[in-house]
Amino acid sequence: MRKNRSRTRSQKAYQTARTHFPGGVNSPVRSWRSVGMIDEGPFFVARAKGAELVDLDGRRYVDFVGSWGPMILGHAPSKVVAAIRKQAAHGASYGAPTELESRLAARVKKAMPSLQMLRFVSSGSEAVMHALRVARGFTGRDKILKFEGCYHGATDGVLVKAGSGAATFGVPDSAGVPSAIAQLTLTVPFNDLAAAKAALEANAGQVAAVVLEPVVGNAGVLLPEPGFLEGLREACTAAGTLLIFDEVMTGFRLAPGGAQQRFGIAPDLTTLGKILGGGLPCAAYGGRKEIMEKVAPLGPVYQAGTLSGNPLAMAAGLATLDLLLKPENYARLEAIGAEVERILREAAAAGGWGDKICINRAGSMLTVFFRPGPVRDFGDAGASDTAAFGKFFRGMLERGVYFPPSQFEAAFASLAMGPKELKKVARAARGTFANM
Ligand code: KE4
Repeated sequence: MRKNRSRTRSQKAYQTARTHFPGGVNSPVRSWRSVGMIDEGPFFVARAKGAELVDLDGRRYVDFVGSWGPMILGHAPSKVVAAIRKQAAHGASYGAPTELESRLAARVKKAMPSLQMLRFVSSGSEAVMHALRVARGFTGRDKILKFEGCYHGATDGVLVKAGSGAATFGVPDSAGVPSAIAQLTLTVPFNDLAAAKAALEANAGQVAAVVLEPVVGNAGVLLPEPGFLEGLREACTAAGTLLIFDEVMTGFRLAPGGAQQRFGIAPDLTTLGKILGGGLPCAAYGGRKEIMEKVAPLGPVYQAGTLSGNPLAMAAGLATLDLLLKPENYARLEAIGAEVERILREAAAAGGWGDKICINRAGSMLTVFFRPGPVRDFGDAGASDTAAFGKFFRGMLERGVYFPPSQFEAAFASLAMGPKELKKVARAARGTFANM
């Protein structure tokens, strides 16, 4: 194990940040509160390149957070940096159309043909918020159905039994959301097709959309069981309810065409983000043309955004997708994901944890649940030993591997992870499980 270098510079930065921001962070999961580091606080990042993140105290980490998904190529790929630099010299944002938007839209549509028409926005939360409004405007219905543990961003209608940070801090139903709004959001367990169908029947003619993460990342990784997604597709069609795939995390991650390509399902609307902008603020929602033509200025559903489609994010997204969307990259992402899973299973078994964990993985996104499997839904995930997960997180961190600081998040492998990085992960995992 490395000498225990001081973390004074990060801790000093944390004290300062706490005078500015709630919890010293600009997004709750970055606070590392849920992994027992409330006093010590999180590291503050100095720089990153490829698979490596370096903190203010010079400690280096193999990065399995990757900005929570966007950095699938690794950090600062030279062609993406060059594209951002080039565009920056011509202006960051005009609030007027550019051809860059159409070029990126064409890449998205080629990868995901179900998006016949789309709209760029600046965050995944925005994308989901607007997609739900369009679904309500198109169907004339008010209710939505989501799944427990799925996280669709921090907007009122979906902060109901939500995952990710909401689950991490035990506030799946956030304060400040009026009950009148929360009541319009129905929830059932993920993978429970019968419960979803029953909810649609019990609210016949009232449900505008079913929205889900087709592979959940925000409860930790949950995989759709055979027939679940297909069953939802059929049930939504029969009920006149729109099926919305929230692919903010899975889009361009699980396949060039995301989960909808991997599972062969065409949703009515899709939301995208994260990888789409290559680390810059860029997201999108889109789908069937007849639905999207409801959006202003064409139709009556209003949606707008100052920085929507801004040229800097478009340039970063184009460069990212141009590098990423090659079949060989997805074979490599699958191989890297499988190798990381093998490494973790082997280390856990050697450390006496083999039958105390369950690893769920889809391609290059995975979660180590600290409970025996199977983990099929949020109820299963929620029964994990989060104290043990905290020990795992800290043990890996001390050995130079940065996993997501919550049991209810996905870890992401990147194409920048090679034999050197995987050797470091194997050494860290063996040391961690042996000392838990
Ligand atoms: P943003 O508003 O954070 O860009 O996207 C919200 C969102 C929507 N849908 C899905 C499936 C998502 O995973 C997210 C955001 N994911 C979290 C990580 N689990 C973002 C990290 C954070 O909250 O800081």
